[in-house]
Amino acid sequence: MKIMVLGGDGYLGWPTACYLSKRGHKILSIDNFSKKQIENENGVSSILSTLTIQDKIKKWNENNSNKINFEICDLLNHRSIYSKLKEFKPDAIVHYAEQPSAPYSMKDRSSAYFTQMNNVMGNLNLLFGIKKYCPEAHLVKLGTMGEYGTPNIDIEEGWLNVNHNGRTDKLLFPKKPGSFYHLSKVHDTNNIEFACRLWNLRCTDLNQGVVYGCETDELEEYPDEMGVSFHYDDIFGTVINRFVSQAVTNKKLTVYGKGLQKRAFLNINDTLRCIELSINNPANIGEFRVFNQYTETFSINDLAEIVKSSSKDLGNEVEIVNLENPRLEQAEHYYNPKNSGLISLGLKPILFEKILAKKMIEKLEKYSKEIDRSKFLPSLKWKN
Ligand code: USQ
Repeated sequence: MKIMVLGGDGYLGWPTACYLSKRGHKILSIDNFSKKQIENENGVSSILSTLTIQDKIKKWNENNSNKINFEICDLLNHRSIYSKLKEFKPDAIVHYAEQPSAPYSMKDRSSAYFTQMNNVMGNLNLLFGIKKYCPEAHLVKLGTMGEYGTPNIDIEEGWLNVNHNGRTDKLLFPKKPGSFYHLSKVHDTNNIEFACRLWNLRCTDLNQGVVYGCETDELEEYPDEMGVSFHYDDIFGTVINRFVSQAVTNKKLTVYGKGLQKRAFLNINDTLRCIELSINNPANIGEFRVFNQYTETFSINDLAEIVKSSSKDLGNEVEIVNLENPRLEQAEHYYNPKNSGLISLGLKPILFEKILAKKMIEKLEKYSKEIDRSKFLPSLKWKN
């Protein structure tokens, strides 16, 4: 297939391009480096994957017969994305090209504005471009489990059958997101569902949980400088990646609040497999299909305990510290999201357990001197 990967320089975009290229697909990867700009503005960077995307792709193409193409393109520039869609005529489009940090979106007015403008308007330009140049292309859009928040009812996969005053309908599942970033994904969901109804576009919206991991099978054989990017800071570092980084440096795991909040998680290799399963089993014309893309749920305390005891097995004592929660989240809550869609397509979940935690710890130990401990404490608060 001809597949466009939007956000091809990111934590998930780069490994996705490699994964799909390895399986024989023709890949056009695009990015506008907006994440790099936020990194520079906030003085944070990835410790792995330090080469430029151009150099990573050059090295990849030297070693693989199926080449990846890369072009700079900003979804906010509709002419730019239109021309790519017109020339490449993709069969599938994997859309990661959004500002991905919840804490960044809560920093101040301009960060919230940038997050929603960039994500919602970029996605809207994309929808108009698909309608105009490749209406049969399958849009595989990355949404997030955080769109649902933590409601006191079971979380279905995107839709809810409602019986109200004796009448029934199938409606989008009600959303209760917890940041301006998560809200931007809710707005995307509404726009895409409308575009599917209006123009008969086809989309799979993947409501993804928190991703963790520092390597993928395709990139393992390459040096870390061209591997998966890895953030441990409070802006782009996700919680498991941060805990492992903390375990190999200052030995204090920063649990926010009481640590009883529960979230959905998946390994980065499972993200790639879910993308592939979605592409190989496309949504029908006019269908807005939603999968909850995660494999396990944990409380933050559960995660901290796994990292702590894995470190202990490796001869390292680490401490769990409870910080005042910088976010607005329910401290204790019911959490029962469904995830049968991707499992029924054949996903075999990778589980986060000690063996995997230890592998991450061993890899990151090599970088302990390069990890800046001052980036561990939460600098951005929800109620500024
Ligand atoms: N947390 C801590 N300690 C830390 C960092 C986080 O206890 O040092 C807690 C947070 O309070 C939160 C949970 O861990 O309850 C998850 O936080 P996170 O920073 O790992 O993830 P989040 O901000 O929700 O966002 C990340 C990605 C985002 C993606 C989302 C999936 O940055 O792009 O959409 O995970 S989800 O959370 O399912 O919406």
